[in-house]
Amino acid sequence: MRHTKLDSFPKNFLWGSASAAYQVEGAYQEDGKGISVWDSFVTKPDTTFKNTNGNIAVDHYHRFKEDVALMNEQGLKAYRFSIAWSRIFPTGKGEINQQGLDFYSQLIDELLKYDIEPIVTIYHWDLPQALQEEYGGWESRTIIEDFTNYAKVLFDAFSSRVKYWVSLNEQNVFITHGYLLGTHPPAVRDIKRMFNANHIANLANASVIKAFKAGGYPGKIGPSFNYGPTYAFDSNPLNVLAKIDTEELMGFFWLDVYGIGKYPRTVIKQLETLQIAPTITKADEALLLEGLPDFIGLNYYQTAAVKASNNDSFTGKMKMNNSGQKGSSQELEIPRISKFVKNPYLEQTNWDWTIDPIGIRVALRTIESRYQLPVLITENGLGEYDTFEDGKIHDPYRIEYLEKHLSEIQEAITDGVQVLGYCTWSFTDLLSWLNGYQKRYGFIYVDRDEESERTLNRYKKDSFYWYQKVIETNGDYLNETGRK
Ligand code: BGP
Repeated sequence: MRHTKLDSFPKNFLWGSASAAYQVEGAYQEDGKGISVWDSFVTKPDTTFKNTNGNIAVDHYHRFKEDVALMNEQGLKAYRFSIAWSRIFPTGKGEINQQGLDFYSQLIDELLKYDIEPIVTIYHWDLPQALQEEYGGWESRTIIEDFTNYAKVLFDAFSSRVKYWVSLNEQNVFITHGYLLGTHPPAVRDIKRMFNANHIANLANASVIKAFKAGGYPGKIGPSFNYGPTYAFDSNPLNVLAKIDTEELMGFFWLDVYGIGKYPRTVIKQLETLQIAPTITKADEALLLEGLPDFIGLNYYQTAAVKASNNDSFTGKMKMNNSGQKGSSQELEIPRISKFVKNPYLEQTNWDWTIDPIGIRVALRTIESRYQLPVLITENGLGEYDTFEDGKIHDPYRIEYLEKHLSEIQEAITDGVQVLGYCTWSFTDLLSWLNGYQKRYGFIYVDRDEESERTLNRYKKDSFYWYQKVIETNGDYLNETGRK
């Protein structure tokens, strides 16, 4: 619908920005930290772009005060960061590493000093390596208890200061990359094992949310999900059906479990026919219903378009563009279900990610109509090359991207969606898991690249000042500039 007048952003809207421990901290072996599956995965050649790793990353561990001061200068109201499990429990369980807790305690205090709301992600993919070795990480139900204990330690230590918790970050991404595509640790390629690990992750997620509620901790908790709606390529009914199948398999298969505590029946039925369904007990079903979240965390980057697939088997491998060479990716085809195609109405980035601001409104509306839950946008942003010239970084493309997405969010708020806040990805430039350091997302340029850490100095990009104005005016600045 087209509104004649837009609602303002809510008072207390969380204007934020986000990061994840492995991508910013560095100090991967300091102060008692244990090794994570990512620390170990990146030591194998050719797993990441130019063999980059997060050993030093952008050195946030040592420079967090400088980074938080910059957040304050920008006027951020919220900062989403993740806690590295292996800093708190170097081997995933057992004795607490106090120095690990101290680091995050100082970070939280530093944020609160400037009235910046901490949004804490409990798990952003960096599983302690010891748990992977001991029982196969997410493939064993033992992880449910270990993950819950770890989360409870965080709730006990920080819940008087932290009001927003993200349980799992992008379960769909770490599970499909880790167990189907083999491109994230533990680099397995086995669809049955993937569905099993995914079910266990669902139970762990529900168990942590249940523990949060049972413990009577103040605040709100929910998972963050990488949700890009799928469109039918056109009105051919076969393509419309392909869209429904794809959204159920790649979106609602996770979102329904979070939002209503149940898997979509149609997907489970097909997995059973193929004999790749996970084992779901009655107790599992009960736990999923007990672990419903307070909000859905939305990580939104792009949408997809599909046609029906006429192939009976895989015709080739999907190829991701991790090099930044435009056009080098190859679209996925799911046999007998759907074939991903380029959307002729939309542009793509240099990493072949489709740019679709209206897609975020579609995502928000879908979540609202299916689950009636508030949404915290926990990631949205543009990864691009930036050019550093005489201490200046002009990034009008990033401003345009964020401006258009925020305008659509305002439309969705006017539609009636409850949006708690918006975190851009990311605050500083950081390590992109598979794409090295050249794919930059930040408001703050960090002087480093794949070859060298250089100075690691921080520089404000043009987008830093733009977002500063947006926050200062609680979004009104968008209406002056964004709706030409
Ligand atoms: C999300 C992750 C983030 C971040 C972002 C950008 O999937 O939660 O950690 O990396 O995507 O992705 P990329 O780094 O691949 O460009």
